[in-house]
Amino acid sequence: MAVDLLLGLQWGDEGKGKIVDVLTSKYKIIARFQGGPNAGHTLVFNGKKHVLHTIPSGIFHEEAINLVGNGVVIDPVIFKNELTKLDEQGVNYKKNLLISRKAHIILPTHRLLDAASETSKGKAKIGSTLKGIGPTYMDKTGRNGLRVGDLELSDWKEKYRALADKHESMIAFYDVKIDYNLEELETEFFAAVKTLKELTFIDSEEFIFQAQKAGDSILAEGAQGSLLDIDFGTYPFVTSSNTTAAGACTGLGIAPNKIGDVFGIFKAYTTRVGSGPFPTELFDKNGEDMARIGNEFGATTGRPRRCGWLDLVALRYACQVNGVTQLMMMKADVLSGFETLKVCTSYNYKGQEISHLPYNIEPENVEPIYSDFKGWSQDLTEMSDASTLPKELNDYIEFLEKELEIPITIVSVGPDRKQTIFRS
Ligand code: 2SA
Ligand code: MG
Repeated sequence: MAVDLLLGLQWGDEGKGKIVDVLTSKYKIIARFQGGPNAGHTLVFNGKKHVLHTIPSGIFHEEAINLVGNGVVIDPVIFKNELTKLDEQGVNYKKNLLISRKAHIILPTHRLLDAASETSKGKAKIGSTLKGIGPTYMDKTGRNGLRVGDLELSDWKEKYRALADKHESMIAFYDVKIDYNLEELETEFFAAVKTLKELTFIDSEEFIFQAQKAGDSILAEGAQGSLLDIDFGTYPFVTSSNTTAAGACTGLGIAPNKIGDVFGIFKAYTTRVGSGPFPTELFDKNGEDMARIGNEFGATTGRPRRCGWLDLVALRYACQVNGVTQLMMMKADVLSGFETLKVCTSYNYKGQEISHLPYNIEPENVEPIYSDFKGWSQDLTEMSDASTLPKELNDYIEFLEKELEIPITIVSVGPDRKQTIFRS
């Protein structure tokens, strides 16, 4: 059976967690394939908000198996905190949470290296989440990393020590002031590794292969967004993994010809947290309203998110790179009350109108060209049927469908599981 993918098409925070949760009842297995605790997937149901970082968003459904794939990087300390929160909710994860032996471990010193690297860059910093993501993937590709499977070996602490010692000398090399007490960090880390080892480690690519063979339905859950992809994003202001569809192949061991539907999640407007270019960013009241009404703060770091109009040039690019088959539009409710909505349909790129994403989208090169749409004033948050949506919103949706040539099958009108409108 083919594996379906669910991916963010913008700069993250599109609402992937909510949609995975909504769709989970249709799938037997939910699998994360990249990223790590830099992600913040927010789920709201029964009046409660839950934020997941490393654990797949299917964990609240008893019957679903949740797999942390080989492409993910795991911080045992953050993972343990996530488990504690699940314990408090009475979620029994012992049987249905599986971890790939090939997933890499984030060491305390990876976090310190992240901080040192960011500090040393000054104003040019990436605006990372400081979770050690970049340094951990660097050790993975540099062939130095510590993997989950290593924790089952008797000499893993020696491997840990050698790597942590090397990191300490690298921190010194950065020549910036980073305060830390490694002994304390390590006590916390080793305790968390002990907790992690109580979970089930598996050869996940074999597990996925056998599940496919048995006809089990699988949903691969992406983290961050396509424009943060290490290859296709706004480099260097990106994360350190492939957030696009190909990342699901390498991050889980899915053969490319075994991909089924690709669900592309996007906000009805655009947000970005961290540094880097953002052509449709707003610095006016409209942007402030989006941030306030949309409660646009990072789910992991609490940082305010930058807001702007929908960028169709970037969205088209993300649909192409991912092979999106169905679109899901989030946070439509946030746009209620805006008199006029703008959608960027092309760029003025060094004096020439273009409709593809160029190599450089820094503000000095790119100026968005907009189409205007009449807004709507109705509150959408109580709506549950597509037939009740305002005409102006339907016009907006139909315009996007026509431009992107992909159906929008879900419109989300609030954070709750229930605030989801199906259009097909
Ligand atoms: P990193 O930490 O090395 O992956 O950071 C590199 C860039 O990737 C961005 N990034 C994100 N952007 C949006 N959402 C993310 N997750 C959290 C959330 C973010 C938060 O769900 O809100 O709480 O701040 C996420 N993770 C990484 C990051 O901002 C850098 O631009
Ligand atoms: Mg998020």
